[in-house]
Amino acid sequence: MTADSDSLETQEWLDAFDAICRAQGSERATFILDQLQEHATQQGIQLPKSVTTPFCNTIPVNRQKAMPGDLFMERRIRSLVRWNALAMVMRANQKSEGIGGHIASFSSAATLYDIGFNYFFRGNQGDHLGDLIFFQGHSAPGMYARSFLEGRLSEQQLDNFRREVDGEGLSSYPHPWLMPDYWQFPTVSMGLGPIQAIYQAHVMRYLSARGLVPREDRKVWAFLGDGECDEPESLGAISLAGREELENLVFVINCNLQRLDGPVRGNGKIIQELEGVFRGAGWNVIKVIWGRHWDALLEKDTSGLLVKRMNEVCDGDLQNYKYNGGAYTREHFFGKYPELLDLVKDMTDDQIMALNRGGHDPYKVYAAYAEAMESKGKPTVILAHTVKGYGLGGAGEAANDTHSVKKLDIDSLKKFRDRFAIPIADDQLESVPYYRPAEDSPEISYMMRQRENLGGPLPARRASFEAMQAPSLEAFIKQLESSGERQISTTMAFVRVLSTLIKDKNIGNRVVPIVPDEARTFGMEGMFRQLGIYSSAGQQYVPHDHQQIMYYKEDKKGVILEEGINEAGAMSAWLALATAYSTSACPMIPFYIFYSMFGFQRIGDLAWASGDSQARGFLIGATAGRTTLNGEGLQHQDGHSHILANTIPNCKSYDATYSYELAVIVQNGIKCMYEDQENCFYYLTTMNENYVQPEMPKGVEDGIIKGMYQFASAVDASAKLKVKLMGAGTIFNEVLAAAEILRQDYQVEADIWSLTSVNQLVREGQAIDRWNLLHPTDKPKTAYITQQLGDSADPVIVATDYMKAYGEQIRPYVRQPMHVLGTDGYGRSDSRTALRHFFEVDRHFIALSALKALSDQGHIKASVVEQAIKKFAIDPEKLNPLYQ
Ligand SMILES: Cc1ncc(C[n+]2csc(CCOP(=O)(O)OP(=O)(O)O)c2C)c(N)n1
Ligand SMILES: [Mg+2]
Repeated sequence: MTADSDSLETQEWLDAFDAICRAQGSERATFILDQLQEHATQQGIQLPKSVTTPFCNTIPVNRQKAMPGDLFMERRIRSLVRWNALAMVMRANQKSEGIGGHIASFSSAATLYDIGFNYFFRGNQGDHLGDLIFFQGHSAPGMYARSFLEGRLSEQQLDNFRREVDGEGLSSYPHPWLMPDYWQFPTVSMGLGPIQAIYQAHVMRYLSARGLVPREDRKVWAFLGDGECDEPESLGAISLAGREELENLVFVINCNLQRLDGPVRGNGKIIQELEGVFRGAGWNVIKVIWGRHWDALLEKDTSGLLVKRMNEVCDGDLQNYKYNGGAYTREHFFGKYPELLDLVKDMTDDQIMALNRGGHDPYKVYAAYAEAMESKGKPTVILAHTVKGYGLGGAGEAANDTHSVKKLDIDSLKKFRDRFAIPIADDQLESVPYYRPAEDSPEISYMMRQRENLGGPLPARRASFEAMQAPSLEAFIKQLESSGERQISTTMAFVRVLSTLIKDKNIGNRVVPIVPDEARTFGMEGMFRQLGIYSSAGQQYVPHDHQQIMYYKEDKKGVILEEGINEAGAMSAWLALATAYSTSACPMIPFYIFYSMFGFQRIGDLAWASGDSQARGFLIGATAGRTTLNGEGLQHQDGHSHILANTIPNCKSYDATYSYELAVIVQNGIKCMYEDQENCFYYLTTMNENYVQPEMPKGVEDGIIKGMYQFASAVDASAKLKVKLMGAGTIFNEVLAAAEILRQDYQVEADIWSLTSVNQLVREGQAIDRWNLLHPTDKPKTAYITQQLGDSADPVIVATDYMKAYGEQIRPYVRQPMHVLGTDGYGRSDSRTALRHFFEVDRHFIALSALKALSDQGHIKASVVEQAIKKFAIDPEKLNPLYQ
């Protein structure tokens, strides 16, 4: 800032401005400023650009909505919550050292939650569907403690915090998978809560625009840490929220200025930084920096020096003041300017220490939430200034290592008890007993009444939903037939399956295609016009291609979610729809179609959170396969997504070859998830290689679902030389070609299986193994794979477009000699033929593997194999693709 060269003139301007504010209000004042700004720009004057305001509360005292409840009662309740949260973590660690838990995060956030519980968070009793609340993962002990006071959780359950294996334990963090009636959203992986919340709010609007779920006044609340804001996922989607005017979204960022290791921005100001970022993204920003005890000081400070000092200090200083206390703060904060020292000369050090931060002041927090409720056309972020480890005193308040504090020594515990007036005697303190006043005590009655008025206790998750009827397989008759002469890819076949589903009168309107700017790649552009692309703004321009049949149609009631080049966003939209059965009592069937390489590998942690969330829906890894997506090269060719998909326990994955396989899998998937209400979701790969799609053979449906079925049998079953060939996806066509070579050139006959899901087969095999292990005297059961392959010793060759590790998984269930072909190594751009030779999964390598296996068995001579290598033009010294 430049120096003030004429302070009298400056004062005149300020007085004039104040007069406008007083006489005509803030709207007129803003107008005048806008006019001045425009005028200055026209004069060519460069104006300083700022998206931040001074380090002060956004809501001035005179605009602060008054909190209607009983401040003192609420403080008592909050103290009880604080105590029980602390007791739970301490007792868990007394019983079992190292079991963990956190105290400091919730300590800093207790008021932020309390105000929400007492006045704002709506439960889902009655007609109201309830607000969606993302609780910060490390604050879970605080939520359990409140539920304990409400009588929802017992002492025993609290004692089983982090002991989930036996009995009714409480999960370490919010996990709907583990506590399906309680936690709604997994949040503890930093960044996933905020991005999920944004897309929940977005999808809430989408569902209401389509007339599926009434919009009402539901809100999505997301509580997150200031350190967490460093995650790209936390801030990466905030512009969507601004652009889409998600007024149903409230972020509460607990700015305790610390993360795990130390300060978030020791040398800067995280609140100011976040203010700029969010305001720039079109959010309504409410800073709650200073508590009400500062108000009197600020009013007294007519020189503006106090605000200047507030602006000057960095977060490291602010943390240091709280750590060192009142005397230190007097000397180092106020002491910089004699006028400020003078301002606090009548205050004791304790009073200075008690100058509270905004996030610990119920009045300030209430006013901020109340204003957020009224925000129109903008999401709101509340930046609440707090103290990490609040109330822990010397045991960790504002200390760099407070995040990991799990217990207080007896002295600190006494101080904590006294500070929060918990009626527990000294001689009982050692065991840190829980404390819960009687059912009819004023405290419990008050907190119960507040929740009753707001629709019941929270957190709570709706676990059940009304089943939907899946279409029968006959509905997909076109996809079960042969494509005749026409060659089509499975990606195209999938689009047809999707079109059939969308026409279904029962569930068609629940189907939502989601794409991250790749619909044309998958041949889905026909759907733009047919279904429309959801846009809350409709289409305010004439699309240049409007005269074409398949023009780019944006629509307020559009069905397709086109989320732009944003896999994390599209996945979050999918997750919001995939959990709509729970969050909005409206089961949806989302299909997220993406480049398979940019699927699990890119958004793996969101997929993991989806499993935890009990998502229902389909993920489609399109243009999949290491050698099938020719030309695109190393970064595009996926040879491992099925291995990644298999890491998620409730994700079923399939690598289909044919249109009818896809139809059977999708039909069965809908039946499993929505009719039988199985808790799972699906990952399917589809490819862009065109070939003729055959008609479905009779009776293969069950095998398709289980993971393998016999597609063809040896023409001459009594042939001397026989092998069993298995293949998946497009490589199955290579298997068929290899069988031809073997029969014609080597008189080797083959039984052939289509391997629709190695992962599903192996899960079944492992379950059988386990059963046999635990039931040694019972008749052993046999895995489905083993049954299919029978007793003959004919060697088995497995070939897929995925890493060998994928196919190798079935080895324990194969009694025959077995050889696996797969695509290990980095991809590269070339033709499919060249790639399949390079990765050694083409027909020649399959045939060669079969011959070698027969030679190993002594059925043919090694020289025949050697000749085959020559005949197939394979260089025996060819480099291993794994290392190239
Ligand atoms: C993706 C991810 N990385 C790291 C962690 C480990 N972790 C847990 S809490 C935490 C610090 C959180 O700081 P902040 O967001 O400021 O929350 P606070 O506890 O201060 O409220 C870290 C690094 C995690 N949970 N998730
Ligand atoms: Mg923090």
